[in-house]
Amino acid sequence: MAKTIIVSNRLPVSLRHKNGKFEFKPSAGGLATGLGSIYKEGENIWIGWPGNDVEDPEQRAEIIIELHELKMAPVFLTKEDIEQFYEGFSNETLWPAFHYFTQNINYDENHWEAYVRVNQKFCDAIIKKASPEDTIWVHDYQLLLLPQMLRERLPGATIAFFQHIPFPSYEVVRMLPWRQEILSGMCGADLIGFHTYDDMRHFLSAVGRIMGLSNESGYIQAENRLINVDSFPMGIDYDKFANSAKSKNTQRIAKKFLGQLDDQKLLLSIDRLDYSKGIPQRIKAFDRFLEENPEYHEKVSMIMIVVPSRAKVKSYMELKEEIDTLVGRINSDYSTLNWLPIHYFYRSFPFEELSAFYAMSDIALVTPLRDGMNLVCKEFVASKVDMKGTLILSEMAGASKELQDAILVNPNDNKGVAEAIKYAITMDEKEQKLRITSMQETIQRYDIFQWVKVFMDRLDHVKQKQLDLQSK
Ligand code: GDG
Repeated sequence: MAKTIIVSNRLPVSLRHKNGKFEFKPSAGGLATGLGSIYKEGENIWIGWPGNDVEDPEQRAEIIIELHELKMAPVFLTKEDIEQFYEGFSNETLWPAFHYFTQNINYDENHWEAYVRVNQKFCDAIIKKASPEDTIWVHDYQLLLLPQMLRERLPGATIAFFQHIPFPSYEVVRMLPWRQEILSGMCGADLIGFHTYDDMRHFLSAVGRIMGLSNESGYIQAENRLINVDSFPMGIDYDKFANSAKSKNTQRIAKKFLGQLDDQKLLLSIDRLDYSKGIPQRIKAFDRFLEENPEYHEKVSMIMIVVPSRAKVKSYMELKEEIDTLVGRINSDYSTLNWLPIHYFYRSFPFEELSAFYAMSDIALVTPLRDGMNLVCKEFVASKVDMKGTLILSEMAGASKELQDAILVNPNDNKGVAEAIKYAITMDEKEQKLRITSMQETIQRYDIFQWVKVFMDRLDHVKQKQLDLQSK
């Protein structure tokens, strides 16, 4: 019987070394939850890197057996693969290019070769498990070449691809010396999905101009196959966040956290450390708000969580320094014995505490300079079970296309963001409720399970359309 294979760079578990042994820590991320309904069924399986390097063949064999029990199969990466394919080409070339940070792009041929080599490694691992009639769903920018590599080996398979980060304008794509190979790689899929209509449009335009392939309403007629390209905005596990916000445990944690902050308006900022998230710009806008509105001193504070990420890359270390300096300056300029303007945490929190932060904050300040979707803003809205709270959201986040009832801002507009903070703080409860209700309806309807279903239904439809065309 045909099965479905999910493929992503990282498996939904992380391998940790502990006292010479290893253990698996499950990922509670949205994607893992949503796709759980697929890979845990029947013969289905998830293939990816377990997130640590393992050289010892005996340990590898043990890991294969343990992962098999979890319905997963590993692709082992060497230290060199991790440096050149993951930290190199994926995170120093594709990541900046696709987020419009063209000055950060590293053009390194060795990294490109590693990218080809590792995509091939993934292909080989999949071929060992796949049958010609299987469905293979490949995820994200680390594996752009994989759909075409798979197509060459399994011409009849159903292959889908989803990109979680933005797809930039043709003007950026053309800067990459490997643009032709990258687009051809993606076009090995039958269905190619993005978060937004704009990402889809950029992709179609790049395919048209670089590969000379035109499209009709998102359908590309390739040499011998019809390819569909469309937008599928990803959702969250809505009930998980709403139920957690209502739970006694979360309320207890929120009460404990609130402590002396009880009489303050709280702004929440949560991101992985990344230059695409606009963290310094956000802090500067808060600084301006404090400077222009002294009547709010001691009445408003920001909780800022920065989750450590890519800590070995120079530009990330510099960003961390910049944030530390900015926070230090603002706190030393304004704080009093009773008030700290920015509560800054450089670490991640367990889910229950994250949920408490969402539930207890009045305003979420989500202002990335670019973001494929951004799930934090959706999680915040789902957690507002008392219908009080305001979302300030960047126009540059994919989520802004759906969440039109947020206060939308341009993250580069220092004055505009400072004004939005004031507007959010003074918003009456009636307006808060109207906006939250409308956004909750959208997020609840298009949750992660619906996203998976819509995508898979479309894939079936495309395959049927291909068959209809062949039989004509
Ligand atoms: C890509 C795209 C796109 C954050 N801090 C903590 C914590 N988190 C969780 C949040 C949220 C996730 O991390 C971050 O969500 P993003 O949307 O920023 O997504 P990424 O996974 O980084 O990245 C992005 C996404 O893919 C999905 O397609 O939206 O645009 O870049 O779920 O809750 N979780 C816990 N503690 C923390 O401190 N437990």
